Amino acid sequence: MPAPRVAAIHDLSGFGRCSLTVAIPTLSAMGVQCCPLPTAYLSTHTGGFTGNTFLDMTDQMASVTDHWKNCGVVFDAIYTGFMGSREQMALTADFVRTFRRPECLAVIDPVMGDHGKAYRTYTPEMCRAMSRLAEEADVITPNRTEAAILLNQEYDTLRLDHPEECRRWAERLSLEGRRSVVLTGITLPDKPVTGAACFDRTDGKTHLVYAPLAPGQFHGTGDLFASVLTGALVQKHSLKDAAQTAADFTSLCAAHTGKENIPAREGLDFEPLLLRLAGNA
Ligand code: PXL
Repeated sequence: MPAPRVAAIHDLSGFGRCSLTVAIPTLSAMGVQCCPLPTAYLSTHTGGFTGNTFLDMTDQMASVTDHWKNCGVVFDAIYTGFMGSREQMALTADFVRTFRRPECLAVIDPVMGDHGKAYRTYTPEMCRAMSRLAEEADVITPNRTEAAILLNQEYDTLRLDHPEECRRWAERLSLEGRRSVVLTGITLPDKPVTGAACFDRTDGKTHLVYAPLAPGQFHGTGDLFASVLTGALVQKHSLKDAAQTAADFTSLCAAHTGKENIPAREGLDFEPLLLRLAGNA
């Protein structure tokens, strides 16, 4: 069997482990070919660093789309994340429409913010454009902050510490069952766990998955989770099993990173653990 192929549309941030520097090694370790379409090159990501460089690559996006189309390339999934502008989101939506086939899964991580706040480069117009891009998705992977933005709901009203609430929010995010939802960052009131509520549009059910909650919050955690999820989905795992694999591996990496005393902005120290993913192929 040839490796499944994923087009990954994210920025490339040289230092700070997120977006493509997480997606490429993670998908490779899972036996999946990752074809990057970088939206921008940054010296570092924008969380916890200031003064980062930013080389906008928006003007490449349509030409890359056309070239890949002309070469007859087909994808098993399109996986998108952090965007630098509204224009990039529109071009990404064009990309999805160009390469969509029944066998190709559009996994859209609606990256917009964390801990109740939009990232500093995200304007309200960009957040609205991300909502529109997410309408193209077969699967979305919002965290609590992004779910609140997508639902136009106050962050504090979106409580994710009770199973029934989590189910309700995941279902509300599904656009009446048209897309699957993996809502991350769910917890339980009486146990140190974190996980995801997975509304699966194929059976209309919502499954909850949990893994041990490791102390500390590291940059790029959502990117690692969504990359593992995408890799497992193109290996034909069910949504629930893919989310469990992603939750387990992210939890393992967070526990290891916490022990190594690595600054949060450097991201998860996932490389020493990466080969453990190979068994999931
Ligand atoms: O992890 C999300 C992310 C990706 N890429 C860039 C970012 C962020 C979050 O801050 O700044 C450039």
